[in-house]
Amino acid sequence: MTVTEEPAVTQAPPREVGRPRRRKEDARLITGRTTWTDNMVLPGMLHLAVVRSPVAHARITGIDVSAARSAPGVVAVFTGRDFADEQGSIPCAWPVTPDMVNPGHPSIAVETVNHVGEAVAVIVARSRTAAADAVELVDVDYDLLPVVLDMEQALADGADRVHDHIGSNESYRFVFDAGEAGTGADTEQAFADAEVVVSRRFVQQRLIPAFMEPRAVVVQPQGDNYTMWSATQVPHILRLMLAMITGVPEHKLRVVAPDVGGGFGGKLQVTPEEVLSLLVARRLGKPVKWAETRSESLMSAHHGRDQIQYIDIAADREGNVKGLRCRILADMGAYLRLVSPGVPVLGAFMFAGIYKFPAYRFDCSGVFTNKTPTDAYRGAGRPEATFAVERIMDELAVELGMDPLELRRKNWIRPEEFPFTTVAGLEYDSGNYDAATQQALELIGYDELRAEQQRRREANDPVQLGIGFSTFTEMCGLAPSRVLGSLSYGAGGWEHAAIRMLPTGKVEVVTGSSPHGQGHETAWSQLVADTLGVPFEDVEVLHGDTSVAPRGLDTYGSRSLVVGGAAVVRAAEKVIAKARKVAAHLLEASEEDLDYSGGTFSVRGTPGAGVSIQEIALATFAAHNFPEGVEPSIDADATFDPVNFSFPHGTHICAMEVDTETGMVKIRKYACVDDVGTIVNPLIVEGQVHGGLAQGIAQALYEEAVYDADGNLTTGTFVDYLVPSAADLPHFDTGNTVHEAPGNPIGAKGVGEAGCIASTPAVVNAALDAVRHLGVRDIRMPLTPERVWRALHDGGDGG
Ligand code: MCN
Repeated sequence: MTVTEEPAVTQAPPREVGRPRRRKEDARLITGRTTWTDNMVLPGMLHLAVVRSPVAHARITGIDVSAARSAPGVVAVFTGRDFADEQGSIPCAWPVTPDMVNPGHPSIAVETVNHVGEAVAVIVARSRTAAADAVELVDVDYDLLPVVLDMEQALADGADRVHDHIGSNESYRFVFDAGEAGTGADTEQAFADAEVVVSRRFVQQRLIPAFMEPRAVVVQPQGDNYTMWSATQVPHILRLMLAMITGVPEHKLRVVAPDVGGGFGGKLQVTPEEVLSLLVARRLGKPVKWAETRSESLMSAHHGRDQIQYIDIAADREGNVKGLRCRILADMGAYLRLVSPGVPVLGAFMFAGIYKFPAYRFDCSGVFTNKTPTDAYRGAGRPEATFAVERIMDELAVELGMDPLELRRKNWIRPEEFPFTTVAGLEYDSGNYDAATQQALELIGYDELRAEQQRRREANDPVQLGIGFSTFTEMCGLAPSRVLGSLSYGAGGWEHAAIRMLPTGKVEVVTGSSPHGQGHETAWSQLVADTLGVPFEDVEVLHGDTSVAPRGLDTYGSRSLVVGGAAVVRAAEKVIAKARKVAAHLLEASEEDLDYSGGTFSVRGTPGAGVSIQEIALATFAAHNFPEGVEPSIDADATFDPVNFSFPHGTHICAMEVDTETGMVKIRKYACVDDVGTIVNPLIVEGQVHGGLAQGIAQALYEEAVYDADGNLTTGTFVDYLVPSAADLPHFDTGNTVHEAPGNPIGAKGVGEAGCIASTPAVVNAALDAVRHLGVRDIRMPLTPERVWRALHDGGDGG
């Protein structure tokens, strides 16, 4: 190591943050030259197949597994009774009220089945095909019980019950009343005094996350140690919960999430199949693999949304909003999963959107039905809230005869009012709703579209044009621990990072975030390259393995950059602080006299004297010329727990053609301007917005999980459950405004869910704007041609 005569770096390298870097991880993800869980083959590995209930609600009166047990290749067959003493219950649903009722959730049914697709037996065989074939040989006797499917009926007096051992079909009732909380006026009084009240019932249909890679698990026992590979979003939470459920000590259990092909919240879960795989591997002492088929995935991985929303808005005749009242029924399905109850509760604080409601009441019941459990799906609670407020604002505008944008402008928070404490008690951090809206109007060519709409109306054109808005915000960056903990009795929200400078000056970054398509390796490398001043290519990001990254709270809730990325920046700052001590020693200067820029320490006022952090890393390894009292390693850990959420916002505008003769709808133009604070990687951000838009538009137009009267999922394949492809979607005109988030060192706000949260109401508002003058009041999602046609010709919402 030499102390250079000339400064090692005279100029800072190009700034990485803000640069549209192509993603480091794409080559392996796109070519598939990587480890997906289902690619793994271990010596002696056995294969599991799950026998699933074909009925929605029944008592199991007998299971005959003899034929399956003697089938070729079958090693063992287990039923719920075989694991009755050790499977515990999946106890991990985070409670949202002190008296929330959790009926318990066996990973494999013992006495009753409560939804179609619930596990009743598990086959263990030498090959996947042998296991699948033996599934057909298991004979289960079911004593059918009444099926509960409709939430409103489920809550009625005398209703049949999903779980006999609990008193009703209501798991919890969560009420937030701004008047009682002291964050707003008395809601009932606000409604009593209001000049105008508009009430609507909206249905948030049930959706299926439909990630690209179906779920898969491999478990390898080694003595009393276990390694589980799982296509999960949450390796850290999974390890903790598996330890609690099965009694395998946490330190004997390693969980690895290798590359994961998408999750969208659907893999934010501790699944019965993960528990079962561990139980079977423990029982047999052999490695096992379970990998689901697409049909199993659609039927048994958790679903999302599924709310009935009764929304009342109060206002005066000039269009000043006075109050908002929400009564929500949220379908939990048959059991509570990890965050099933928390999903609607997250939404509870977002129903007021970007508007200055003086009074607000939210009242939600979590309801059991004999359907697949629900849980997080991209946006988790916030799309539902945004839909309700953005739809009811349009309905109020119609009632008042006002322009929908003028009504919004009149009521939204003004830039100079930030930070703004909302009626729900949240402190919105920063933003400018006017600026985003102005840019979006220009992007879409608003005036021309309105003129065309007028022409089509006057000409009674069979194809009508509508324009719909969604001026939204969302709370993301799930943390802060204190707030989350107060909402869900025990959930935390910090994130951890560690940085190690290797002797050759390369940098290893360990993150507790667990990407499954979001490009963290690239974005984290950009953050570290900028903060440390090292080349982007010299940074390697390690994640998704509890042995490599022992601490973390994983990826969901658009939290990774603003919590996990912030932890990375903090760790990098600590690395610099430590390297500074070594630099001062090597340069024979005091720490205070050192400047750090472009990866090099230089002595202020002494041109020519400098040492790079990479040289310091090597000096640390050799450790013969090292300051007293400093440990010979340039590494650091950091945990970041912000004091607030971050609040991205934006304006989404959809221009929609509706063919009044066929009911076909077509998005003509879609423009959105999102404010996600500092943008680390514009290419990734645009990709995230596009992906979110695809899913939000899909909710509006295409996707719905439908059950028949017996509780069978009738949309159990991709023929019936319509996930749009790129060809079904329009071109997106996207833009950004930037208002930094004050709550993290990057100034960023999350983007992973924004497109999905914002777009659904913009699309539905656009369709209604096209046909409202023809007498249509509402159209139920998804806006299939049949529904649109019925709404036009039969009245009602076409549902
Ligand atoms: N980013 C950025 N600048 C910002 C904000 C974000 O460059 N101001 C970058 C981040 O560095 C990161 C990506 O955008 O690479 C997403 O960041 P963030 O908003 O923090 O979201 P998370 O990484 O926490 O991802 C979770 C989010 C959620 S909740 C769902 S659901 C979702 C989503 O991400 N599921 C996805 N995007 C997905 N993308 C893919 N491909 N697959 C999924 O399953």
